[in-house]
Amino acid sequence: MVSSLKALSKFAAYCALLSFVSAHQNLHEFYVNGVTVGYEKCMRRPPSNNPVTDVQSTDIRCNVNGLSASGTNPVPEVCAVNAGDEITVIWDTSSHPGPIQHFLYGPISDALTADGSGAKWSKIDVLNVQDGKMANVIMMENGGKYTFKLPENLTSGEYLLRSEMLALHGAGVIGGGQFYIGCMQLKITGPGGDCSPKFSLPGIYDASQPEIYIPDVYNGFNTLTYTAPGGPVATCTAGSGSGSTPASTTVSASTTRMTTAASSSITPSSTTATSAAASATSAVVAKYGQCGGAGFTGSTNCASGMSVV
Ligand SMILES: [Cu+2]
Repeated sequence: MVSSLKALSKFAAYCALLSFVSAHQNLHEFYVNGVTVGYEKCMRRPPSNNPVTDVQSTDIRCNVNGLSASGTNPVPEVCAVNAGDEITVIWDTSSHPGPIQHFLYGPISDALTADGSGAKWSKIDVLNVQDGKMANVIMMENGGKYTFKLPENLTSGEYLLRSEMLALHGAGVIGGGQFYIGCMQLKITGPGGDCSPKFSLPGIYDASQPEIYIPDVYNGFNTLTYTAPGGPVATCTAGSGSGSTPASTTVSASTTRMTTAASSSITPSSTTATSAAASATSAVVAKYGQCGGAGFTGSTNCASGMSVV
């Protein structure tokens, strides 16, 4: 009871700051196994740091103008990572109370053009409360950083990695929950596998569900027992990735990106001979390869540890 009240008073204190602190937030950078990919690299960038509040809008996928990499601030880069890698996202620090969670969309053939449609999303990570602090507070104390791991059991291919911070300070009214969203564009090399359940966005959120609409948010809401919307974290199992397999994706089909000279290829464990594309193994881009690519006019000076494909 005491800790609950304490949390509530903290919650109120944070909210009181909102009147004079600009606390909107954006995702700006991510690290892979402790190495940055570079500022605002390999991610879709919205036109502002405003939240998405309509959970039935396609903006809920990858923020405003986020249905491809060529939105408001085009970023034609895909970063190569491995299944099981440690990802650290860096958000603007925010006093908005709420959780952070991560979702994977894929595998898909092209992370630059994928619009996030269809039931290919899985929740892979969530942090609600730890040691009596909501996720945003933990991140404030850590410079906006938050670290989690990609699933070990993933089929090779391209993916969108969606980072979501839900701010609850306005959740006392329907439509007042604020979704801050950033989508990263990844090419994941993995041993095979698939995550379940999968769902569509929009599709899993309802504006009136108790994790988003909290009538007592300033009058009894217990942050310590809060859980983010979207259900539990997916289970990702090895082997047969039903449905899409990398056999149907051909990275080389794109002329807008650079591939390295890596000659290794992937044999999807779940591919059957019935797929006409099964022989078209995806070119694997060396993890520590080059940055940039045709059509990419930005800096090609990427940090070691990452490649842009
Ligand atoms: Cu804000």
